[in-house]
Amino acid sequence: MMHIDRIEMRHVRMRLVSPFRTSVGVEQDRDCLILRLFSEGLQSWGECVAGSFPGYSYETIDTAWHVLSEFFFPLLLKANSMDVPSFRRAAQGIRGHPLARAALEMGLWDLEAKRRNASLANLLGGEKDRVPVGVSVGIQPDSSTLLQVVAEYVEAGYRRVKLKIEPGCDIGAVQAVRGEYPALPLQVDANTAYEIENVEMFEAMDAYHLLMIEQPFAGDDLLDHSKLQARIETPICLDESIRGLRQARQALEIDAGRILNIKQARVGGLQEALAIHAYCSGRNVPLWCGGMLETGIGRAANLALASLPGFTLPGDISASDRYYIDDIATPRFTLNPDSTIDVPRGEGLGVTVDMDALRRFTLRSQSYP
Ligand code: OSB
Ligand code: MG
Repeated sequence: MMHIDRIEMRHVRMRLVSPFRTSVGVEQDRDCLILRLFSEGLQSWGECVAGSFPGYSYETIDTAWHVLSEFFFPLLLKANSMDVPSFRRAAQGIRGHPLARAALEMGLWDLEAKRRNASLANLLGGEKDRVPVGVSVGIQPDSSTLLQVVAEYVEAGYRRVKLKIEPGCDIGAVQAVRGEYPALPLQVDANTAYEIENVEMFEAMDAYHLLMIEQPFAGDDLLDHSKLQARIETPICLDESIRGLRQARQALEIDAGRILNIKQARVGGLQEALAIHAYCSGRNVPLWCGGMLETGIGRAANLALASLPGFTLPGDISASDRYYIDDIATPRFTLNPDSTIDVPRGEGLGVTVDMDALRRFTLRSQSYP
């Protein structure tokens, strides 16, 4: 347990190497919040993946800034000592805002690991020293552009490709990529863009040997996912639907999906991610670690989480150069020839924040107190 002396929060904006388009919208500049905790001579970091637009989640940079500064930070700053369990207990009374709370929890995990001179992966119970990864490909203007983009990623060494889809840009995209790569591990992600009325399109997709179909329907629509799963062979993977262990358990009980994408942010923090991991590992439910275009800070946390034994499928954790020309943390993550990325071994998150780069990307900064 440690006393939190001060917290620094920054709104950071970083230009992506290429615009990222999903069924929800397009991102060229990626905004996030970076937290720095100061505690008894140590410093730790957290990343909040809420963006500038409430597309993936209702949370935005500004809602996260508000609930963190007004409600979550005071819990930490007024306590004599803090750690992850005491933060979770204290924050129980605050409803929702998982992305904001997860960022603060990340900072506490980094701090705890540094206090114990351990890596975050070690502290979480990670076993792998490198994790299999793939790449998430945004919606492209046409099939030939898509094939060109996929070819570049395959040449770079990615051995699992995820295509973003939306109505009107789905089966054609899959057909094009499958035609060129008959054996490539391939999956799609709809980010909730469909309705149960679209079941025939998914039945047609069944013929293309996809690893999975991610989140076809609304996040709160487990029932229709289970109706669809009964009609197709391809496993459904849930992302937006899984907000914690309860949704994971209920989704699996009604066969609304057979694979889970775990994002520590979406489930409100690494501790809840561990709980889902424990539940699914005992039931042989395949897991993989999702991504939110994180900077090197959030990516380090994802790699630590993905090093747990239950994360058996390749994660959306690509190399740093797939996202940013300049990152705020070093070392940059690079893809190994076997389509894996090394899990950081240094203390805590295992990355060093480049303060000059961080300042260059900062739009707004505030210290508490
Ligand atoms: O649905 O998995 C998603 C990025 C932003 C929001 C939602 C999603 C994504 C991705 C990108 O697919 C994954 C990555 O970080 O590479
Ligand atoms: Mg997704």
